Amino acid sequence: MNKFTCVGDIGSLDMAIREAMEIKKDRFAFTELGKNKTLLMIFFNSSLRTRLSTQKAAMNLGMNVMVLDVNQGAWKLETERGVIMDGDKAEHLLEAIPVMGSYCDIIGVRSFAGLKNKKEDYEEMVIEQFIKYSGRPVFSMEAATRHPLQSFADLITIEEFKTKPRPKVVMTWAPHPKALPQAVPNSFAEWMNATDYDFVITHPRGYELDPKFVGNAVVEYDQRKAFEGADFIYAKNWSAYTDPNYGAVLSTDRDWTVDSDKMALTDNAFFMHCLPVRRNMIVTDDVIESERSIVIPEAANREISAQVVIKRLLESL
Ligand code: AN0
Ligand code: CP
Repeated sequence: MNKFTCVGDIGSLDMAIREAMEIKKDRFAFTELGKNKTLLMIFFNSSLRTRLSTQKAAMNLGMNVMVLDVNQGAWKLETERGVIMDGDKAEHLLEAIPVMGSYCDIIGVRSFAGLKNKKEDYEEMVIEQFIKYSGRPVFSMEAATRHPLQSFADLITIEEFKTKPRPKVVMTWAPHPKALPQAVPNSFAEWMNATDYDFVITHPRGYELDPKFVGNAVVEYDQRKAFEGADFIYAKNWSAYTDPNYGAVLSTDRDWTVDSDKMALTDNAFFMHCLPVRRNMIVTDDVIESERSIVIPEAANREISAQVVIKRLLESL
């Protein structure tokens, strides 16, 4: 594996899950693999989990780690080619990328969607330029349209907690005051569609996702109906994808908040969210604090998904 941006890069999910479980049993079995190798993590956006779990995973593999917050202390980067650079951006990505590549062996990139230009976001301009010009294996730490380290950790978590071979997994939109990317729901859908689970998506009208990611999932506009018999509730907010509302917040209707009445419609489902989560917007205090909430083990599995990915990238060097 020499890049990791989507589910297709990981190959067999069964093998990936098996490798994850082995790593979980002994995180330090491969400390020689990363010796004298350097991971550079580049953040264009904030992070708590991705930053810590990915760094920890690399350290488990014996690597050295460098972290760059592009918007704090680095030169402001121009990302578009052909721009006359007479504004506030001192450096172009096209020089910065190969320079960064020269100091490391593997690069992780976080670069969210701008939510202004759908075409630009869905072309994944930033991470694709890293792949093209860095000369290094590159992995996504959430790019414009996908968050595969999160989805992989979500899959590992469902595998650990499921009590039937083919669980019903429901991804529900929930309200949030600010416009968020579609990366997490796109990516979760992409990974769920690669399993044989019963996968349902529920959201208000107007929040339809790119059909490429929805795939064969059932879309149910009635949230309560969608929750019936669910084994896992995966909550997430996203902004509108469809034109002319791309990137807009169409509703902050707290009728869509996940609460205990709705959870009572499920088959005693587990509650999942990638975090960070806004309480009493996305989910009520009692649901996220309940014993069926698995948001903490889900976040803990980010270390494991990152370690499988970085291990495979190291093996490709
Ligand atoms: C981001 C998002 O929705 O993509 C990161 C989630 C992992 N969330 C926020 O910006 C709140
Ligand atoms: N879930 C997730 O990626 O969290 P951070 O944004 O804190 O990294």
